Amino acid sequence: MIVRDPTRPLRSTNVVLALGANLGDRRATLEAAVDDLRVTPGVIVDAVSTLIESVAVTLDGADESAPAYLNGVVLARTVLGPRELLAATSRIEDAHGRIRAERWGSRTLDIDIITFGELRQSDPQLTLPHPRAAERPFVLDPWLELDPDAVLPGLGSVAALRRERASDE
Ligand code: PH2
Ligand code: MG
Ligand code: MG
Repeated sequence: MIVRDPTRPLRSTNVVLALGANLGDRRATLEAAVDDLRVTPGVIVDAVSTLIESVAVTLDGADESAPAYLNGVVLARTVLGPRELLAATSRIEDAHGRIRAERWGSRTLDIDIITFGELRQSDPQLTLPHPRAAERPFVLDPWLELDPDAVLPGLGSVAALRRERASDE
């Protein structure tokens, strides 16, 4: 039998989560979701960004007529695997009334895994890093607030990505 030395911490992975909401009491939902993450076994929340307002991006582009989003980023550590973390974030979304209707449709809560350590995978259930993170100021800006030296695995400096993005805005 293998007995884990209880004095040795389990290896944990640094993760970046992006939260968004554009229906209901957005701030209350996002704050409750962060509380839910804090009490998720195997997850330690290290930092929570300011929540920022952003125009809804839909499949047809920015939509000023759709309810605006409140977005934020959470830095955390986890001993869960990527799929287990995805299951945990999906449960939190469900607990806050998330209905999976149209793609990029309005929602009470969205929690996306942006990075999972250095992991790069194209699993259709969970592509890592998040395939659209680099194009989304509402992800990059709160992330940079918490970590100015942030790096998107495979794509490089988040600050540099943000500058590229700014030049075509
Ligand atoms: N999330 C989406 C689609 N569009 N737009 C904004 N502003 N913020 C989001 O978090 C967002 C979005 C799908 O996850
Ligand atoms: Mg999303
Ligand atoms: Mg999502």
